[in-house]
Amino acid sequence: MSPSRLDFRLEARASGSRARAATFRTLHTTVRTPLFMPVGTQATVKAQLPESLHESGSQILLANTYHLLLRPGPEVFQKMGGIHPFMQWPGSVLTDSGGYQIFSLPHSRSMREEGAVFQSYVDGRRILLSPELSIETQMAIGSDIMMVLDQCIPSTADEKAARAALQITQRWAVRSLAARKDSPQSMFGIVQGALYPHLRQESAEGLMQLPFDGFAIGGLAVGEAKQEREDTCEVTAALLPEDRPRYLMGVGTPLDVLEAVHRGVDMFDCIIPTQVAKHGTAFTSRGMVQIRRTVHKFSDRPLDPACTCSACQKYSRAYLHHLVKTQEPLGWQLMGQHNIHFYHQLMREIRQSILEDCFLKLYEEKRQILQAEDL
Ligand code: PRF
Ligand code: ZN
Repeated sequence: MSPSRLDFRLEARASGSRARAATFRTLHTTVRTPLFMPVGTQATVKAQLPESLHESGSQILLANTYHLLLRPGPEVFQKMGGIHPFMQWPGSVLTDSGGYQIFSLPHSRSMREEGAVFQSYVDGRRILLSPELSIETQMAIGSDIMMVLDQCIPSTADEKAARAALQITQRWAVRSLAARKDSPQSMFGIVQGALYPHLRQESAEGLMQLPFDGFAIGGLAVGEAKQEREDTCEVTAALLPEDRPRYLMGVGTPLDVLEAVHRGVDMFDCIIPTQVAKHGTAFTSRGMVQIRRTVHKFSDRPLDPACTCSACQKYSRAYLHHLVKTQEPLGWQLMGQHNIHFYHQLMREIRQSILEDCFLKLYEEKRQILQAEDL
Protein backbone atom coordinates (compact mmCIF):
# COMPACT_ATOMS: atom_id res chain seq x y z
CA MET A 1 0.00 0.00 0.00
CA SER A 2 1.07 3.57 -0.64
CA PRO A 3 2.33 5.46 2.44
CA SER A 4 -0.44 7.32 4.24
CA ARG A 5 -0.23 11.09 3.96
CA LEU A 6 -1.36 11.20 7.56
CA ASP A 7 1.72 9.53 9.08
CA PHE A 8 -0.59 7.26 11.09
CA ARG A 9 1.12 5.77 14.15
CA LEU A 10 -0.49 3.02 16.16
CA GLU A 11 0.54 3.56 19.77
CA ALA A 12 -1.30 0.81 21.64
CA ARG A 13 -3.82 -1.96 21.25
CA ALA A 14 -6.04 -2.92 24.18
CA SER A 15 -5.99 -6.50 25.50
CA GLY A 16 -9.23 -8.41 25.02
CA SER A 17 -10.61 -5.74 22.69
CA ARG A 18 -10.02 -4.31 19.22
CA ALA A 19 -9.69 -0.82 20.74
CA ARG A 20 -6.59 1.09 19.69
CA ALA A 21 -4.86 4.41 20.34
CA ALA A 22 -2.99 6.22 17.60
CA THR A 23 -1.78 9.59 16.39
CA PHE A 24 -1.79 11.05 12.91
CA ARG A 25 -0.74 14.33 11.33
CA THR A 26 -2.98 16.47 9.17
CA LEU A 27 -1.89 19.58 7.28
CA HIS A 28 -2.65 21.62 10.41
CA THR A 29 -2.26 19.52 13.57
CA THR A 30 -1.27 16.22 15.12
CA VAL A 31 -4.35 14.41 16.38
CA ARG A 32 -4.78 11.72 19.00
CA THR A 33 -7.29 8.90 18.65
CA PRO A 34 -9.88 7.68 19.53
CA LEU A 35 -11.40 11.03 18.75
CA PHE A 36 -14.76 12.76 18.48
CA MET A 37 -15.34 15.45 15.84
CA PRO A 38 -18.03 18.07 16.55
CA VAL A 39 -20.23 18.87 13.56
CA GLY A 40 -19.83 22.30 12.00
CA THR A 41 -22.05 21.94 8.95
CA GLN A 42 -22.05 25.63 7.99
CA ALA A 43 -18.43 26.32 8.97
CA THR A 44 -19.60 26.85 12.54
CA VAL A 45 -20.41 24.42 15.32
CA LYS A 46 -23.86 25.71 16.26
CA ALA A 47 -23.63 28.33 19.04
CA GLN A 48 -19.93 27.60 19.77
CA LEU A 49 -16.91 29.88 19.51
CA PRO A 50 -13.84 28.26 17.97
CA GLU A 51 -11.78 29.18 21.05
CA SER A 52 -14.20 27.36 23.32
CA LEU A 53 -14.06 24.27 21.08
CA HIS A 54 -10.29 24.41 21.16
CA GLU A 55 -10.30 24.74 24.94
CA SER A 56 -12.56 21.74 25.42
CA GLY A 57 -10.22 19.60 23.31
CA SER A 58 -11.78 19.58 19.82
CA GLN A 59 -9.13 18.45 17.36
CA ILE A 60 -11.03 18.11 14.09
CA LEU A 61 -14.32 19.77 13.09
CA LEU A 62 -16.59 18.30 10.44
CA ALA A 63 -17.96 20.62 7.75
CA ASN A 64 -20.39 19.77 4.96
CA THR A 65 -19.57 20.21 1.28
CA TYR A 66 -23.23 20.15 0.29
CA HIS A 67 -24.14 23.18 2.41
CA LEU A 68 -20.96 25.15 1.76
CA LEU A 69 -21.18 24.59 -2.00
CA LEU A 70 -24.61 26.24 -2.02
CA ARG A 71 -23.63 29.01 0.40
CA PRO A 72 -21.27 30.84 0.63
CA GLY A 73 -19.89 28.93 -2.40
CA PRO A 74 -16.34 27.78 -3.24
CA GLU A 75 -15.31 31.24 -4.55
CA VAL A 76 -15.63 32.72 -1.07
CA PHE A 77 -13.32 30.06 0.39
CA GLN A 78 -10.81 30.69 -2.41
CA LYS A 79 -10.89 34.43 -1.74
CA MET A 80 -10.55 34.00 2.04
CA GLY A 81 -7.74 31.44 1.91
CA GLY A 82 -9.83 28.42 2.93
CA ILE A 83 -12.04 27.44 5.83
CA HIS A 84 -9.39 27.73 8.57
CA PRO A 85 -8.81 31.50 8.33
CA PHE A 86 -12.43 32.02 7.27
CA MET A 87 -13.79 30.67 10.56
CA GLN A 88 -10.68 31.34 12.66
CA TRP A 89 -10.21 27.68 13.49
CA PRO A 90 -6.62 26.63 14.21
CA GLY A 91 -7.36 22.89 14.39
CA SER A 92 -8.10 20.43 11.61
CA VAL A 93 -11.17 20.16 9.40
CA LEU A 94 -12.76 17.15 7.73
CA THR A 95 -15.32 17.75 4.98
CA ASP A 96 -18.08 15.29 4.23
CA SER A 97 -18.67 14.90 0.51
CA GLY A 98 -22.36 15.80 0.25
CA GLY A 99 -23.45 12.27 -0.67
CA TYR A 100 -25.21 11.63 2.58
CA GLN A 101 -26.98 14.99 2.66
CA ILE A 102 -28.34 14.51 -0.85
CA PHE A 103 -29.54 11.00 -0.18
CA SER A 104 -31.29 12.26 2.93
CA LEU A 105 -33.38 14.69 0.85
CA PRO A 106 -36.88 13.32 0.49
CA HIS A 107 -37.64 14.86 -2.91
CA SER A 108 -36.05 16.77 -5.72
CA ARG A 109 -33.07 14.55 -6.37
CA SER A 110 -32.12 11.95 -8.92
CA MET A 111 -29.20 9.62 -9.24
CA ARG A 112 -27.11 9.02 -12.29
CA GLU A 113 -23.73 7.56 -13.07
CA GLU A 114 -22.33 11.09 -13.39
CA GLY A 115 -23.48 12.10 -9.93
CA ALA A 116 -26.51 13.24 -7.98
CA VAL A 117 -28.83 15.90 -9.34
CA PHE A 118 -30.63 18.03 -6.79
CA GLN A 119 -32.36 21.35 -6.47
CA SER A 120 -30.66 24.08 -4.46
CA TYR A 121 -32.57 25.18 -1.35
CA VAL A 122 -30.97 28.58 -1.72
CA ASP A 123 -32.12 29.61 -5.20
CA GLY A 124 -33.87 26.61 -6.77
CA ARG A 125 -31.08 25.94 -9.29
CA ARG A 126 -30.58 22.35 -10.47
CA ILE A 127 -27.09 21.18 -9.56
CA LEU A 128 -25.24 18.05 -10.59
CA LEU A 129 -23.05 17.02 -7.67
CA SER A 130 -20.48 14.79 -9.35
CA PRO A 131 -17.50 13.24 -7.57
CA GLU A 132 -15.38 15.84 -9.40
CA LEU A 133 -17.49 18.80 -8.22
CA SER A 134 -17.51 17.47 -4.65
CA ILE A 135 -13.71 17.15 -4.59
CA GLU A 136 -13.13 20.52 -6.32
CA THR A 137 -15.35 22.11 -3.69
CA GLN A 138 -13.54 20.33 -0.85
CA MET A 139 -10.23 21.55 -2.32
CA ALA A 140 -11.55 25.13 -2.37
CA ILE A 141 -12.77 24.76 1.22
CA GLY A 142 -9.26 23.57 2.06
CA SER A 143 -10.14 20.82 4.53
CA ASP A 144 -7.42 18.57 5.93
CA ILE A 145 -9.38 15.41 5.15
CA MET A 146 -11.73 15.08 2.19
CA MET A 147 -14.35 12.35 1.84
CA VAL A 148 -15.22 10.64 -1.46
CA LEU A 149 -18.71 11.12 -2.84
CA ASP A 150 -20.61 7.97 -1.92
CA GLN A 151 -24.11 6.60 -2.11
CA CYS A 152 -25.65 6.08 1.31
CA ILE A 153 -28.87 4.05 1.28
CA PRO A 154 -31.10 2.93 4.15
CA SER A 155 -29.38 0.13 6.06
CA THR A 156 -32.52 -1.97 5.58
CA ALA A 157 -32.11 -1.89 1.76
CA ASP A 158 -32.34 -5.23 -0.07
CA GLU A 159 -29.23 -6.92 -1.38
CA LYS A 160 -29.64 -5.79 -4.98
CA ALA A 161 -29.96 -2.12 -4.02
CA ALA A 162 -27.10 -2.40 -1.53
CA ARG A 163 -24.79 -3.95 -4.14
CA ALA A 164 -25.65 -1.28 -6.70
CA ALA A 165 -24.91 1.45 -4.12
CA LEU A 166 -21.53 0.04 -3.15
CA GLN A 167 -20.55 -0.46 -6.79
CA ILE A 168 -21.35 3.11 -7.74
CA THR A 169 -19.54 4.25 -4.59
CA GLN A 170 -16.48 2.31 -5.80
CA ARG A 171 -16.58 3.95 -9.25
CA TRP A 172 -17.05 7.38 -7.65
CA ALA A 173 -14.13 6.65 -5.32
CA VAL A 174 -11.83 6.17 -8.33
CA ARG A 175 -13.08 9.43 -9.85
CA SER A 176 -12.74 11.28 -6.53
CA LEU A 177 -9.08 10.27 -6.22
CA ALA A 178 -8.37 11.34 -9.81
CA ALA A 179 -10.03 14.71 -9.14
CA ARG A 180 -7.66 15.41 -6.23
CA LYS A 181 -4.80 15.92 -8.72
CA ASP A 182 -1.77 17.25 -6.81
CA SER A 183 -3.59 18.57 -3.74
CA PRO A 184 -1.82 17.71 -0.45
CA GLN A 185 -5.18 17.14 1.29
CA SER A 186 -5.90 13.63 2.55
CA MET A 187 -8.79 11.54 1.31
CA PHE A 188 -10.84 8.73 2.86
CA GLY A 189 -12.83 6.05 1.04
CA ILE A 190 -16.27 5.09 2.41
CA VAL A 191 -17.34 1.47 2.84
CA GLN A 192 -21.02 0.80 2.08
CA GLY A 193 -22.95 -2.49 1.81
CA ALA A 194 -25.88 -2.07 4.22
CA LEU A 195 -26.12 -4.95 6.73
CA TYR A 196 -24.66 -7.65 4.43
CA PRO A 197 -21.24 -8.85 5.63
CA HIS A 198 -20.27 -10.15 2.16
CA LEU A 199 -21.15 -6.79 0.61
CA ARG A 200 -19.18 -4.91 3.28
CA GLN A 201 -16.28 -7.17 2.35
CA GLU A 202 -16.68 -6.54 -1.38
CA SER A 203 -16.80 -2.80 -0.72
CA ALA A 204 -13.79 -2.75 1.66
CA GLU A 205 -11.68 -4.89 -0.66
CA GLY A 206 -12.44 -2.67 -3.64
CA LEU A 207 -11.56 0.51 -1.77
CA MET A 208 -8.39 -0.98 -0.26
CA GLN A 209 -7.02 -1.35 -3.79
CA LEU A 210 -6.96 2.44 -3.93
CA PRO A 211 -4.43 4.73 -2.20
CA PHE A 212 -6.72 6.18 0.47
CA ASP A 213 -5.29 7.76 3.62
CA GLY A 214 -8.07 6.31 5.77
CA PHE A 215 -11.38 4.51 5.54
CA ALA A 216 -14.87 5.34 6.74
CA ILE A 217 -17.74 3.05 7.58
CA GLY A 218 -20.81 4.63 6.00
CA GLY A 219 -24.42 3.58 5.82
CA LEU A 220 -24.94 3.00 9.54
CA ALA A 221 -27.19 4.82 12.02
CA VAL A 222 -29.74 5.03 9.22
CA GLY A 223 -32.56 2.89 10.55
CA GLU A 224 -31.03 -0.38 11.81
CA ALA A 225 -31.23 -1.79 15.34
CA LYS A 226 -28.38 -1.22 17.78
CA GLN A 227 -27.23 -4.86 17.60
CA GLU A 228 -27.19 -4.80 13.78
CA ARG A 229 -25.17 -1.59 13.87
CA GLU A 230 -22.62 -3.06 16.25
CA ASP A 231 -22.31 -6.33 14.32
CA THR A 232 -21.83 -4.55 10.99
CA CYS A 233 -19.36 -2.14 12.55
CA GLU A 234 -17.37 -5.05 13.98
CA VAL A 235 -17.27 -7.00 10.71
CA THR A 236 -16.34 -3.93 8.68
CA ALA A 237 -13.68 -2.55 11.01
CA ALA A 238 -11.98 -5.96 11.04
CA LEU A 239 -11.66 -5.83 7.23
CA LEU A 240 -9.83 -2.51 7.21
CA PRO A 241 -6.05 -2.06 7.22
CA GLU A 242 -4.33 -1.71 10.61
CA ASP A 243 -2.21 1.21 9.47
CA ARG A 244 -4.94 3.70 8.51
CA PRO A 245 -7.55 5.56 10.55
CA ARG A 246 -11.07 4.11 10.68
CA TYR A 247 -14.00 6.52 10.87
CA LEU A 248 -17.60 5.60 11.71
CA MET A 249 -19.75 8.28 10.09
CA GLY A 250 -22.59 10.00 11.93
CA VAL A 251 -22.35 7.88 15.10
CA GLY A 252 -23.54 8.34 17.77
CA THR A 253 -24.55 8.42 21.44
CA PRO A 254 -21.77 8.12 24.03
CA LEU A 255 -22.66 4.40 24.32
CA ASP A 256 -22.51 3.90 20.52
CA VAL A 257 -19.07 5.50 20.47
CA LEU A 258 -17.80 3.33 23.34
CA GLU A 259 -19.09 0.16 21.61
CA ALA A 260 -17.48 1.13 18.31
CA VAL A 261 -14.10 1.90 19.89
CA HIS A 262 -14.22 -1.61 21.37
CA ARG A 263 -14.72 -2.89 17.80
CA GLY A 264 -11.71 -1.02 16.41
CA VAL A 265 -12.99 2.38 15.30
CA ASP A 266 -10.82 5.50 15.75
CA MET A 267 -12.95 8.48 14.67
CA PHE A 268 -16.55 9.67 15.12
CA ASP A 269 -18.80 12.60 14.34
CA CYS A 270 -22.33 13.28 15.48
CA ILE A 271 -24.74 16.19 15.90
CA ILE A 272 -26.18 14.75 19.13
CA PRO A 273 -24.19 16.80 21.70
CA THR A 274 -25.04 20.14 20.08
CA GLN A 275 -28.56 19.19 18.99
CA VAL A 276 -29.82 17.93 22.36
CA ALA A 277 -28.19 20.92 24.10
CA LYS A 278 -30.67 23.24 22.42
CA HIS A 279 -33.54 21.41 24.09
CA GLY A 280 -31.86 21.34 27.48
CA THR A 281 -30.42 17.83 27.62
CA ALA A 282 -26.97 17.36 29.16
CA PHE A 283 -24.80 14.27 29.41
CA THR A 284 -23.16 14.19 32.83
CA SER A 285 -20.93 11.92 34.89
CA ARG A 286 -24.07 10.90 36.82
CA GLY A 287 -26.34 10.35 33.84
CA MET A 288 -28.51 12.63 31.73
CA VAL A 289 -29.94 15.87 33.06
CA GLN A 290 -33.03 17.59 31.62
CA ILE A 291 -32.31 21.14 32.66
CA ARG A 292 -35.86 22.32 31.83
CA ARG A 293 -37.26 20.29 34.70
CA THR A 294 -38.67 22.33 37.58
CA VAL A 295 -36.40 20.59 40.12
CA HIS A 296 -33.54 22.72 38.76
CA LYS A 297 -35.31 26.06 39.11
CA PHE A 298 -33.69 26.93 42.45
CA SER A 299 -30.58 24.76 42.17
CA ASP A 300 -27.31 26.53 42.91
CA ARG A 301 -25.32 23.40 41.96
CA PRO A 302 -23.33 23.12 38.72
CA LEU A 303 -24.69 21.02 35.84
CA ASP A 304 -22.04 18.36 36.50
CA PRO A 305 -19.87 18.74 39.62
CA ALA A 306 -17.28 16.41 38.06
CA CYS A 307 -16.93 18.52 34.89
CA THR A 308 -14.18 21.06 34.28
CA CYS A 309 -15.87 22.90 31.40
CA SER A 310 -16.39 26.62 31.89
CA ALA A 311 -20.19 26.25 31.92
CA CYS A 312 -19.88 23.98 34.96
CA GLN A 313 -17.17 26.12 36.57
CA LYS A 314 -19.19 29.33 36.48
CA TYR A 315 -22.94 28.79 36.22
CA SER A 316 -25.70 27.24 38.31
CA ARG A 317 -28.37 24.83 37.16
CA ALA A 318 -30.90 27.53 38.06
CA TYR A 319 -29.35 29.94 35.55
CA LEU A 320 -29.09 27.29 32.81
CA HIS A 321 -32.70 26.27 33.52
CA HIS A 322 -33.80 29.89 33.09
CA LEU A 323 -31.79 30.40 29.87
CA VAL A 324 -33.08 27.23 28.22
CA LYS A 325 -36.68 27.89 29.31
CA THR A 326 -36.53 31.37 27.79
CA GLN A 327 -34.80 30.00 24.67
CA GLU A 328 -31.90 32.38 25.11
CA PRO A 329 -28.98 31.63 22.76
CA LEU A 330 -26.60 31.60 25.74
CA GLY A 331 -28.46 28.59 27.13
CA TRP A 332 -27.78 26.61 23.95
CA GLN A 333 -24.18 27.80 23.92
CA LEU A 334 -23.44 26.75 27.51
CA MET A 335 -25.28 23.43 27.31
CA GLY A 336 -23.53 22.68 23.99
CA GLN A 337 -20.16 23.60 25.41
CA HIS A 338 -20.72 21.18 28.28
CA ASN A 339 -21.91 18.31 26.05
CA ILE A 340 -18.97 18.67 23.68
CA HIS A 341 -16.65 18.71 26.68
CA PHE A 342 -18.37 15.55 27.93
CA TYR A 343 -17.71 13.69 24.65
CA HIS A 344 -14.08 14.81 24.55
CA GLN A 345 -13.59 13.84 28.18
CA LEU A 346 -15.01 10.38 27.45
CA MET A 347 -12.60 10.02 24.51
CA ARG A 348 -9.65 11.16 26.66
CA GLU A 349 -10.51 8.58 29.32
CA ILE A 350 -10.88 5.89 26.67
CA ARG A 351 -7.57 6.80 25.08
CA GLN A 352 -5.77 6.88 28.42
CA SER A 353 -7.16 3.46 29.35
CA ILE A 354 -5.96 1.98 26.04
CA LEU A 355 -2.49 3.43 26.59
CA GLU A 356 -2.44 1.97 30.13
CA ASP A 357 -3.99 -1.29 28.87
CA CYS A 358 -7.04 -1.17 31.11
CA PHE A 359 -9.62 -0.36 28.44
CA LEU A 360 -11.73 -3.46 29.06
CA LYS A 361 -12.27 -2.46 32.68
CA LEU A 362 -13.25 1.07 31.70
CA TYR A 363 -15.49 -0.33 28.95
CA GLU A 364 -17.44 -2.47 31.42
CA GLU A 365 -17.79 0.40 33.92
CA LYS A 366 -18.85 3.02 31.38
CA ARG A 367 -21.20 0.61 29.67
CA GLN A 368 -23.13 0.08 32.89
CA ILE A 369 -23.57 3.82 33.36
CA LEU A 370 -24.31 4.69 29.74
CA GLN A 371 -26.64 1.75 29.10
CA ALA A 372 -28.98 2.95 31.81
CA GLU A 373 -30.13 5.84 29.68
CA ASP A 374 -28.94 5.62 26.12
CA LEU A 375 -30.91 7.96 23.85
N1 PRF B 1 -21.84 8.72 3.94
C1 PRF B 1 -21.42 10.00 4.03
N2 PRF B 1 -21.64 10.74 5.13
C2 PRF B 1 -22.33 10.19 6.15
C3 PRF B 1 -22.79 8.86 6.11
C4 PRF B 1 -22.54 8.06 4.95
O1 PRF B 1 -22.92 6.89 4.82
C5 PRF B 1 -23.46 8.64 7.33
C6 PRF B 1 -24.13 7.41 7.75
N3 PRF B 1 -24.54 7.44 9.07
C7 PRF B 1 -23.37 9.83 8.06
N4 PRF B 1 -22.68 10.75 7.35
N5 PRF B 1 -20.74 10.54 3.01
ZN1 ZN C 1 -19.49 20.90 32.07
